[in-house]
Amino acid sequence: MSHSPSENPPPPGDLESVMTLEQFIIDRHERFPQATGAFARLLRDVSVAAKIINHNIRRAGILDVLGETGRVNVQDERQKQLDEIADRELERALRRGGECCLIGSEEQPETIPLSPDATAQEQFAVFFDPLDGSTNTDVNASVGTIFSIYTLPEHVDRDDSVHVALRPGAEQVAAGYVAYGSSTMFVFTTGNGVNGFTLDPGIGEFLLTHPDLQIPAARAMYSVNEADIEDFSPELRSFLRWLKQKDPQTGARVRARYIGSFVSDFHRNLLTGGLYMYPATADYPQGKLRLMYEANPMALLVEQAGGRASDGHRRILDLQPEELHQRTPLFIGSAPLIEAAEAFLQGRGAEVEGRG
Ligand code: P6P
Repeated sequence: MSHSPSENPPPPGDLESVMTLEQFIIDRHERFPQATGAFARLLRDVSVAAKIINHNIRRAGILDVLGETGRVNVQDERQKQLDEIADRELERALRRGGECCLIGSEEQPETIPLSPDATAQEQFAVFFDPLDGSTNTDVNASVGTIFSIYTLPEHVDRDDSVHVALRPGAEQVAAGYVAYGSSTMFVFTTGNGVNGFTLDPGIGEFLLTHPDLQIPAARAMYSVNEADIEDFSPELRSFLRWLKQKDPQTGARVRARYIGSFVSDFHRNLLTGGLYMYPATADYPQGKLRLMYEANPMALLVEQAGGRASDGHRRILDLQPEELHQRTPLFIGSAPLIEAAEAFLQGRGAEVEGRG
């Protein structure tokens, strides 16, 4: 006697109804009807790099790739071996794929022009932080990869491509991150919502597990390095005091979570509600996070998930980049909390205090 599928749902873990990342991109690539699947192939290339990076991270101690390279990168930060591996694998995957004509990496001083396939119908530029939070690798804590994708006008003068590419984050055509945590997740947007995929190492595929993510408007978690509190403005300290008050109705209190990896803090806050802040400090008077390949991609994601991202005064996605590695103060997460932070930082905290 045959049963309809609904009467016999597949057992847990059965992969009958899974959606792979590749199938999802093909199904949803209506965003690029003019492309001949070029964007789908570009995202595939990024996901291949993510799998290779994940493979190295998960076995770093065994492969003896923990620790530093002995070199300092353009950020004047001591480079980890895994920083170099992640940077190399992303560049290799994008070169192999032939869809990308320009890359900009946290680990490279300048942008790198690539030679896309002559038949390429779209000219894509990809900016990335290959391994965010890499100081965590030696202590087995979470890290991530962040990427930002722009299209470029056809036949861009290669000498001018970097200036053509340095555009406000609102012009990104896609953005995403890979979170190498207790599981490995690939989360991205093409401007049509945010979707999360979990890597099944057994079959080497990213499978759709978190469709249509929306950030809760909850004051659940906040992420900031309060060791810098002496550097914070009186307005920011007032905001933090407000943030830590018990909820007058529920008595609930916000929790502090700061992992040392923006991707990991961002991903958790995306699921629970809350905000991440890296304001201007004495060591980082412009803020620490980089606009092109950290703040912008995450700002596109959080807005697509119903949240907000600000430098304290302006929308991150509206900022006009001037150079590849420029930094920005960053307040990103649930919309009501970012609006409250802006009110305090702009001297309008009394408006928020009154609302509790
Ligand atoms: P601090 C990692 O270097 C990073 O850019 C973010 O991922 C992280 O949140 C932050 O810096 C940590 O910086 O100054 O608090 O150690």
